Amino acid sequence: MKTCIILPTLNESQNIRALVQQLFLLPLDDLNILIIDDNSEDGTGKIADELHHQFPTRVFVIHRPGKMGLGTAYVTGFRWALDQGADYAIQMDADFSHSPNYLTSFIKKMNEYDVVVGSRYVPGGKLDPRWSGWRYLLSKWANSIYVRLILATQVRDATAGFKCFRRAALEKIPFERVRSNGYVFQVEMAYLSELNGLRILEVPIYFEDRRVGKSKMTVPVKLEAAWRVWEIRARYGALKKNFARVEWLHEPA
Ligand SMILES: Nc1nc2c(ncn2[C@@H]2O[C@H](COP(=O)(O)OP(=O)(O)O)[C@@H](O)[C@H]2O)c(=O)[nH]1
Ligand SMILES: [Mg+2]
Repeated sequence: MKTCIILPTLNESQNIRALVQQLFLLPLDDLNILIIDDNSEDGTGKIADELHHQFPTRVFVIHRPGKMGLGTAYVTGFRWALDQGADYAIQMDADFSHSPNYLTSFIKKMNEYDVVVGSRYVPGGKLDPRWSGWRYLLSKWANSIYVRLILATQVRDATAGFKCFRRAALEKIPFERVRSNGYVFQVEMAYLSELNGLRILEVPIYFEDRRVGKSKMTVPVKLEAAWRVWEIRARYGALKKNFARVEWLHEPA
């Protein structure tokens, strides 16, 4: 089975090499990695090129001229994965918040599901204990209550950026029409997965805060996500909702 992992990067020079090395240690036979770098100032793009030279048939790089957002990076990445003939396309952050160790169990579950979501908000999911009580409550409220009330989605971690899609799932979701960019891109993809009646599994993960580098998600990005959820509802509101099968894994991955 061919697996393509898409890694958007913006100033991840201290993470990207170690992450790619760890991904190659996984027991996945045909693994390809695409790095989409938005002209990082810290030399991430150069390191990505070095990785391509080291693994010319397995690591690929797309350089974009400047910060163009996470959503457009994933749209480009999913298209690339389909063009490469991927059976599975994986999206994850390039900062170790999404541990590569979960990926083998994600892939195992792809026999039964179309989309696997690494989830912080199903039983067994955990957030970094360094998060303050307020930050935790706000995030939990936004993901598990706000989005679910507005969109009537079943997925509990609406903004999760750690997902594996089966090829047929991506072919079904009109992802190239998705215009949302920051966190809300994840919400729209989860919503479209449900609208299309896909079988979705949320796997509990431990989400560790990035060890090095800084978050690129600013307060305006978060506020934008809050109002754009309404926009998604307005855009797709008229569509009939298929009955998606959303479950969660009860034993730890
Ligand atoms: N190419 C690209 N990558 C981005 C952009 N914004 C964030 N990223 C990457 O997306 C991932 C998630 O971003 P991060 O700042 O860690 O978000 P947080 O985990 O919510 O704080 C990381 O790998 C970032 O380097 C962007 O505009 N373009
Ligand atoms: Mg992060």
